[in-house]
Amino acid sequence: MSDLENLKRQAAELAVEKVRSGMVVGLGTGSTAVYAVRRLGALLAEGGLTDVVGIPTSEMTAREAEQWAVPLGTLDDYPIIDLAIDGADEIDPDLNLIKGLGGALLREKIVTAAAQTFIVVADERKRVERLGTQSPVPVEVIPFARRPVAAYLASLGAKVVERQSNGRPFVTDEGNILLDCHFAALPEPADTAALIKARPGVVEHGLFLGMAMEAIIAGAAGVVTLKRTRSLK
Ligand code: A5P
Repeated sequence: MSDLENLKRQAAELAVEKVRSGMVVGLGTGSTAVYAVRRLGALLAEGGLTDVVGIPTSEMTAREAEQWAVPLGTLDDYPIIDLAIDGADEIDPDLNLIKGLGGALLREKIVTAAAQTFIVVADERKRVERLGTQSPVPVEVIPFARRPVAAYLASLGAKVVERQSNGRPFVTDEGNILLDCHFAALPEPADTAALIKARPGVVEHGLFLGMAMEAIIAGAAGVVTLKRTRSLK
């Protein structure tokens, strides 16, 4: 396993230490969150945990969880999640995030919003001083609204790029497209988030503001745990 994969694994596995038997756990999507799913599966298999139910944030994660025999449920059955564990593309000092480069931001945000606690796990490359410095803001859009919404997002100052997969528009688990919005700067992420969300045709965006309670970030020099001290909510 490469050093980077090891860092992702360390962060994800530390978050899984907070899972207790009987919990409903939000299972994130991406190359970091996958290690949490695998660790949960291993703990369930060896009896270190029992009666855990996972709520997957994507079809991909659901398949991974099935492979590791993590029992799955739905939000219909479990509308309140005890703990969600997920990765991120950017994490600022107040634990505001950009998520969605893995394409699952809508279900991720729904699961996170239903969670009593959300822990974000990442390697140190994801830490930024200001959101928007190394990642675009993905915006999930109903296909019917593609062009007017793209023009609207451009009017907010973004360079808008429709996400592609194998030469065709990327389609999310909910049947929508993603417009990746590259902003030169995001001085007021909450204002930008509100403006994006206000436009009909936009389903959700990848700005997760005031949602993460804790970040577990693994780096070459060790693991740091950050707790949110200030809320934008
Ligand atoms: C999935 O849609 C994303 O929000 C991921 O959580 C995010 O892209 C982090 O993924 P990695 O852990 O693969 O970097």
